[in-house]
Amino acid sequence: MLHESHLAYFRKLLGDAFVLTGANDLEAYGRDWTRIHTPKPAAVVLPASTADVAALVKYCAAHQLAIVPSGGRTGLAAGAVAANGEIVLSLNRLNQIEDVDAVGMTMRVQAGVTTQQAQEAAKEVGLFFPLDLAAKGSCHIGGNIATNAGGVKFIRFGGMREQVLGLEVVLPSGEILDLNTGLRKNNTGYDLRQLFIGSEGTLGIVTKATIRLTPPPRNMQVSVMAVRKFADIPAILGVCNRAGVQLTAFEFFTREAHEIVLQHAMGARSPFAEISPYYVLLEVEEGPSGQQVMEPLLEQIFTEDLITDAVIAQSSAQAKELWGLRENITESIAKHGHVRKNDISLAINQLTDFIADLEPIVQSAPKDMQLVIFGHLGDGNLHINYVGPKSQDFAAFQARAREVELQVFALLGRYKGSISAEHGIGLLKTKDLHFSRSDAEIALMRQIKSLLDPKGLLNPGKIFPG
Ligand code: FAD
Ligand code: 2HG
Ligand code: ZN
Repeated sequence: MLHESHLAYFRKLLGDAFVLTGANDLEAYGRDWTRIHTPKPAAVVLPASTADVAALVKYCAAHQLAIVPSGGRTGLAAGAVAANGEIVLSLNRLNQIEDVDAVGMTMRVQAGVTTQQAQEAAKEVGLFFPLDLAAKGSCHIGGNIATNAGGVKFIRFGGMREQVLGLEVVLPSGEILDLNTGLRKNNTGYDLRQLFIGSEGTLGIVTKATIRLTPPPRNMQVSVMAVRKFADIPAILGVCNRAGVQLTAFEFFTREAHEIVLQHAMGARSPFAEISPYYVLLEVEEGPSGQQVMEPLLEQIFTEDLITDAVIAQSSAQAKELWGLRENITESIAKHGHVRKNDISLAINQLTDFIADLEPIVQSAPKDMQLVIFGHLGDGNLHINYVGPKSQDFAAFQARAREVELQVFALLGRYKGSISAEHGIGLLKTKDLHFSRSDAEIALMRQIKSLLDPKGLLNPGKIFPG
């Protein structure tokens, strides 16, 4: 329970301006991109340094105050939601890029640096930071690490885990760990850094990271293809793989997703005269020589009768426009109706059977509920959005979508798929963890949690079923 004396300590440490208790601030900082739980934090604190974070965490541990670490609040699993009187600890002010090493190709950043800021700083020295997602303007590197974000370039560069060389973490005790200091090679016992990546703020607060940069991909070509049946999409991926091209993205979306984007995203237009059941967005790197790769690839895909139409971007503006058809799906759906989201993954060679088995579930879903499917197909990652009319009562919609979702998860369990490929468990999927993790795994995860956070004060209620 928060007392005036606690607020007085926070104000003394951070200054009055950086301890927020107004209703609007509590609401804004108490929620993420999900809008399912009612935000109810006790206060928001905005430290400016690792030392501030450590002091706050120590104080909260001594006074039994629960903390929710908070990044850009673009999360889609309610991991940053504070609905039970917690203190929201926002990393917004830890927003400095501390060092860019263009030779070693690394960058040291504070946790509150946005993904886009990191991308731009890499570009300034002629390098590339490969994590890329539509929320990049708002999400933080710290949030990307805590969620082990995937994004649209995973197929080539991997997710956030692959980009983290070093990590500074404040433990629930307030102790500061400096893990791996940015080394590329280091085999000295357990790699503790990996434990914190994807731990959704339940094991420690990330305050700094050394991230990996790469040489920039050259001459990216973007194409969108119209596809008549789902089974042809993995077949297209197979053609790309056999052709030995350097894929930087292999994304797909359905007709329903496409139509929603055309309806809601400003300036969006379809590159094709006719609407198709499925679309694939393909990005390849043609390399420094600029040798044409995309055209012969598409010819091969046409020859194998896997697509009905295709367009290749002729300029960077057109490439951006084509990417918009994929990247604007989430925002467009949010405008279109009530939403419940799944973020699942399967082995790529099982996707077609899974989609066929999903069909009866789609058909038996309530008539006013659409299942809009899209995602990072090249990674076996499907996003299923259950979308209903905004005129419906929100809670009633969620309950009905949950019934359908449980059927989807049961099916997914049969395929040994994951109920979260990239967004995490947060508060939203705690009851569903068992679909993807065994009892033994969950028990071990709980032991790790209580070893690091014996009082259960760091992001309580997240990941584990209550
Ligand atoms: P928050 O939402 O603020 O927090 C997420 C979790 O991390 C919470 O559990 C929080 O407690 C914890 N956390 C935050 N900062 C820290 C820290 N410094 N230390 C410890 N814990 C911390 N995700 C993908 O993986 N791929 C996508 O392609 C993708 N696209 C998206 C597109 C849109 C339009 C939107 C809205 C979201 C998308 N997301 C995607 C989800 C989201 O952007 C990512 O999960 C992102 O990594 C969250 O970062 P954040 O800073 O906003 O974190
Ligand atoms: C994406 O790939 C994000 O665009 C969001 O992971 C997915 O809105 C979603 O379900
Ligand atoms: Zn995604």
